Amino acid sequence: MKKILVTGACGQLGSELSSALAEQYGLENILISDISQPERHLSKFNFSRLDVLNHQAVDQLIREQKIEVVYHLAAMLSASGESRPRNAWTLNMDGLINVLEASRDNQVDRVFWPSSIAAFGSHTQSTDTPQYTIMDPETVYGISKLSGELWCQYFYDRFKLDVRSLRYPGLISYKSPPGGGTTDYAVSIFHSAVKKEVFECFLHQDTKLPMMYISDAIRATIELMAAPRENITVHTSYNLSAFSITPRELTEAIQLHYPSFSSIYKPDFRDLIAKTWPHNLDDSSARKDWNWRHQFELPQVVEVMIRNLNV
Ligand code: AKB
Repeated sequence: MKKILVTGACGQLGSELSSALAEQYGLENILISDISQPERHLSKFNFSRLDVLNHQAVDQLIREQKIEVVYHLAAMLSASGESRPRNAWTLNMDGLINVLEASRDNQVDRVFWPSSIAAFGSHTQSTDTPQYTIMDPETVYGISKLSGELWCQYFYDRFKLDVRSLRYPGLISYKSPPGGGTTDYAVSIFHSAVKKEVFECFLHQDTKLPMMYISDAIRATIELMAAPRENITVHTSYNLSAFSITPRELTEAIQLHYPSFSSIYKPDFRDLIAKTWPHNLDDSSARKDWNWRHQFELPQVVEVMIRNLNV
């Protein structure tokens, strides 16, 4: 069994991915790390506090723990990144390069790194966004994702490091609180709904974004990482798609469960960010190369979110 390191394990994706990896590969084979202490639900894991900006610490952890697979998730998201652009750039870029170098130098087998729909921009074709197209991101987060994709490809081409990546859409989940993303309205809205509050949405009611339920995102990640090396043809990052929604459509879907629920719309800078991102993506490369299929459509996501937040 391979020894797996997850960085940024306390975040929305990290906490659920760590649990899924533990189920699949055994708890004893997973080492989780983060800059902050893990919450109680992650206390069963072996944990090592790690600042991914400390090159030596990253290298030492990978070497001493004999890590063979790394899921490098530590990053700052789009909305938070805009309030601290320089910090976001440093964390997202230097953190990635530290992990890539330490993985190369310690013969790590495989690295996963998340990219995002944020790597696209306002000149990108916004419907059925192709795998290869114009990319002109306008947030520092998006710039770091596009640059990170190219670094991943560079390490693959130059050093034969097996780095794999997905361009995640907005992820909807109930286990962790929203973490500074533009798509996070689609998580917060459920918290308001179950508390019987009116939801104040920071996006315009008709701003359409691609979304995905967390279980699909986790399965995609694990399936991509398990695919035979020769099947992987995209060494920047794969487009990944499930369904697309506007805040108004999501409100209406929730109203099927809570008829008196309502949202009011106060678009702010996050709406401007969202408007530069695709409405939906062509993920045929992922479907062809490693057989990607999403399972959760909007009605199931609404059902599962409400059921779990209501306990
Ligand atoms: C964000 O909104 O910043 C993230 C993303 C789309 O990468 N959820």
